[in-house]
Amino acid sequence: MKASIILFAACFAGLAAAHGIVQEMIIDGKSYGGFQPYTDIYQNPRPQRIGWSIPSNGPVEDITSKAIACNTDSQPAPLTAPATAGSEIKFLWTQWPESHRGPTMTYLASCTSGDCRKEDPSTLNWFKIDHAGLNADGTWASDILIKNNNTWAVTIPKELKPGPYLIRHELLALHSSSQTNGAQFYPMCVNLDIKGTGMSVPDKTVKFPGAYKPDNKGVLVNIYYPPLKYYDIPGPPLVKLVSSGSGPGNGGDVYTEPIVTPTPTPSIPVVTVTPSAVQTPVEFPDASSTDSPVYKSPTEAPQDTITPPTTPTPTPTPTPTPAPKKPHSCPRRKVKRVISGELRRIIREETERIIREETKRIIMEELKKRDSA
Ligand SMILES: [Cu+2]
Repeated sequence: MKASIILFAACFAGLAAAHGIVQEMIIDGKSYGGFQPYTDIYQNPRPQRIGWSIPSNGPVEDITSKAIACNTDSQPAPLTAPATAGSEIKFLWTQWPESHRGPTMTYLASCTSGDCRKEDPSTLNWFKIDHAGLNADGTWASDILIKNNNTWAVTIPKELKPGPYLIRHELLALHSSSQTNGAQFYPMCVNLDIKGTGMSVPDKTVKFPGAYKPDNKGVLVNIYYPPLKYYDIPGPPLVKLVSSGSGPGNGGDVYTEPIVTPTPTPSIPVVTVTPSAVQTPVEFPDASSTDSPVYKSPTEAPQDTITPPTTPTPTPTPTPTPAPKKPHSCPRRKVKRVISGELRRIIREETERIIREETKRIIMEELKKRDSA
């Protein structure tokens, strides 16, 4: 028992240590370093970045807080990267743990003040230009990211009206998302100056916080059992760009749930953004389709499927079927049996905190040593 607890602790420590950040971006063929939470703030002079600050490699779990926009207490980046509409932006993450399965989402927001550094990301009008979740073969966007050297590429819509934009790229880890606020979001924002000849603006936008709700099907979800047939990627569908002349102006209407497919005005040319070439096509119904998705969240599923028995036989207690074995080094199932949900959460958070603080301490020491040398 003792040994197994140590094994579990080591397992969690491994997970925590393996969180990731975007360490590099390729924009218009040029490489930019990402904001480094464990070194940038200790350097003098401080490295100048295009990416807004992030406090750590840890996740945002309260999606109703401002932190969901560009990460916790995110500060504006001093630099801006020029980017051509229609070109690709590559986000190179540090090593991403296989256990942190989930989707990726990328958004843009026009900096209407003309200077993204002056914006409050939680007030901007965001629209989704790229997302990927569960593939037909059971792999996740995160698996594809890992396979591609921890890299995700998105394409800036060619027709987009040029100007200053914030791009918000994120991964979402679903390994603990069967508990409320257990989904782990890893958002980051970057200043862009988009060049081009496009004339289009988004038809609908969302706010952060606001775009995600703690009980969204893609946020409060058990990805282990029963096996998911369909995964509802959080947030709005991919943006539809409309000509800025006939559209409702910069920012467009606010996207609202539930998803009602609006009848598009025939006179407005509509451009649907196609997902970037890197990802494999998802063969599940589109989130905006009117057909209800096959998947139902665990809480609502039983009521719909159980038919009352005709003879008054006692209702059998459902025996928990063991989940299919996952090719993972951590004995997750065992963890679940041995340690209750709450305790597990505390251990995880404590381990992550200790590792973060320890890393900071080591770096501080190193820098002090360097200074005095
Ligand atoms: Cu993690």
